[in-house]
Amino acid sequence: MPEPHNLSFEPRAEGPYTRRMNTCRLYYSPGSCSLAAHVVLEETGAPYVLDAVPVAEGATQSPRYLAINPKGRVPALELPGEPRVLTELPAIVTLIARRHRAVLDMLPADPLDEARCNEWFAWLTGWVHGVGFGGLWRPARFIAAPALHAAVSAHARGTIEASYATIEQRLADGREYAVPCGYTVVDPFLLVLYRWGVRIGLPMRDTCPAWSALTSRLLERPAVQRVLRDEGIEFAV
Ligand SMILES: N[C@@H](CCC(=O)N[C@@H](CS)C(=O)NCC(=O)O)C(=O)O
Repeated sequence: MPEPHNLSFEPRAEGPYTRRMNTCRLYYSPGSCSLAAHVVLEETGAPYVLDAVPVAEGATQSPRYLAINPKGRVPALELPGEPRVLTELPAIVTLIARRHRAVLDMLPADPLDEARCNEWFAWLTGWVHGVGFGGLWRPARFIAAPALHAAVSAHARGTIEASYATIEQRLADGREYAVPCGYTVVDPFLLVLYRWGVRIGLPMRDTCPAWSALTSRLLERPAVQRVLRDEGIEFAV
């Protein structure tokens, strides 16, 4: 069970955990895609430190955070002895799962199953998150003219809806998790995306029954419940 977390975004040099040289530090924003990395870390049972960088408060674009991660995004993982943070959700969860392989079976040993994880991640992060939700919530990333932002967002919503239909179709073949071999690093990100679907008003329970069942399974996991509690998120299917 991890130790108590530092939930505030305090200057690192003044944080209470700076002498904990063997723990890693996750920079996260509640309910964002970093929640998936948080879940995988929590599943390891190893101690770690949390640093909140709330996107809604603009903290990801603060000079202090940009000095830590010039991309201005969460998640970012600080590793003992490593001068630069590790960024990009798939890289982070893969490293965590690989390093904790002895206790955590979230990265399949079979090469095809591992490739299926990569297949999911490339599409979910690049297309569904980057293009879909990026276009919906951050249209200015795609076109400068404010007059066109509403059109970009509307189009991106269509991208999300089509992608969600694809996800549901993939999950509806009787599998219990994203990759049929079992619970993997991909599943916590599907949990995040499911919640975002609810947030933007998609009728997830009606249109995505298989994905809803997967989400219910994930919500039963003690590690997932602890993470939702720590991030202050209430969520039921
Ligand atoms: N490709 C990155 C995307 C990370 C990302 O876009 N994170 C969002 C939160 S879900 C963020 O930090 N946004 C902050 C901002 O746009 O200022 C990954 O997979 O880690």
